[in-house]
Amino acid sequence: SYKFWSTQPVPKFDEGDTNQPIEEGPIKIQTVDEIPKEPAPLLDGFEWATLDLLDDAQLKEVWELLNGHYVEDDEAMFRFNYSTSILKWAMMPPGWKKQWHRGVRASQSKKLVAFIAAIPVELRVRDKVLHASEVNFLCIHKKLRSKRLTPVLIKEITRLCNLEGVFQAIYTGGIVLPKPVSTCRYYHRAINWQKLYEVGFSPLPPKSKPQLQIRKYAVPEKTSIRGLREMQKKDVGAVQDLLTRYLAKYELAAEFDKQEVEHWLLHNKKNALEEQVVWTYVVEDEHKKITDFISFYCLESSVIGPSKHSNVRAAYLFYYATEAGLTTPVDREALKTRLNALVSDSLVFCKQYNFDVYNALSLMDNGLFLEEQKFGPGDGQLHYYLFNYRANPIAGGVDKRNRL
Ligand code: YNC
Ligand code: MG
Repeated sequence: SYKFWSTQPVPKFDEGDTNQPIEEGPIKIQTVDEIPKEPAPLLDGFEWATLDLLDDAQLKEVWELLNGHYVEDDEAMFRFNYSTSILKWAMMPPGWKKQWHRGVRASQSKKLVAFIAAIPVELRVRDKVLHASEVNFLCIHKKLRSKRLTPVLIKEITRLCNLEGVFQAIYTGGIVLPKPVSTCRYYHRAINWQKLYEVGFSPLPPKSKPQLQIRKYAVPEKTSIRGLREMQKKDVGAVQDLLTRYLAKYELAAEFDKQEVEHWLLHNKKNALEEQVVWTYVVEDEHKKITDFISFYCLESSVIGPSKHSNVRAAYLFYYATEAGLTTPVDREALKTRLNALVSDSLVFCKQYNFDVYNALSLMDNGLFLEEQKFGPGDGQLHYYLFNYRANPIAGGVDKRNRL
């Protein structure tokens, strides 16, 4: 019945079910001066807090809440364990705002019991670019669940976005809400099959043997593409240009400027204390032109039940682009060959950096390589939502042209 969501500026499930495309645009128009300057009151005994993630002690508090209470799989076997480095990377991109890192504390103990975050994003939906936010890291302490605190957190982050002149947002989730604009599936490529089997992530298929599975998922020692190397600071301009041209073919995508490309893709070696979060490799041809790049980031999961392993190290395929996809007309076979080579080489690096599994979604051009690179479909779905923006559905699935 969606008691809360039915009051929000999001499309209803039965909306736009005809074959006629709808006119895309905002659902509710407001101006900044209509927005309350103060937060709504919380339940007795709780208070609002802005978290300063530049302060290691407060960063640690957010990490602790998420480490114990954030997203788990359906069977409660694994829980995302974002490192403090990845939290800073994910929540502090260029233009980040401290007031968009919002928490709830118990008034007496000051313990952090709930959190929600937003970051700014220039979001293109087909031909319109929205000055939007991306909302993530919604988390409520397990002891405070089912008390309708979520609507309070969502209304508060909405108010804080609105106060900055931001009236649209994008967010994702495993649960179904009114109304997904697109839906993707997670795919997983075993790297350390033995460990994935031992923690209960990978089953042993009937009639197979562990040795056969291990052989199936063997990864080459060396990469194959000539000119492949780690991305450096001097590549930022070329990578931004290539990525922008590559993303132009999708119906829903972020638009990144050079600073954002540097933040999201370049590992900052100067900060030796930070663990590496993102790995990006470029291909430089004989004329010193950057023709391709591929990236992945690290996100560990804690193993919840008893096991000889405490965590699973997962690499998530992130952005990529290749000139092979930018010819007119697109040569699908050439693109497929090139993407398979890039993903296969990135897998070699994943193995070298000791990842147990490589995850990807059924978006972009991933349908051209998932099967060949031995990614298998998982149980998890990821729904994409737009807040206060009506849009025609964006086809998901791995074999269609138009994906996120
Ligand atoms: C969810 N994930 O349907 P109705 S993803 C949105 N996203 O409302 P209560 C959610 N809404 O159905 P609980 C939601 N999960 O009555 C539940 N809801 O209309 C809705 N898990 O609230 C739900 N993190 O507080 C219902 O539920 C209402 O105590 C019920 O808490 C839920 O970050 C939750 O999975 C998820 O920490 C906080 O279970 C809790 O069960 C938890 O009684 C583990 O809430 C961690 C977890 C979610 C990860 C994520 C994206 C969040 C997007 C939020 C929407 C943003 C909209 C845009 C705002 C900015 C606008 C601008 C500009
Ligand atoms: Mg609650």
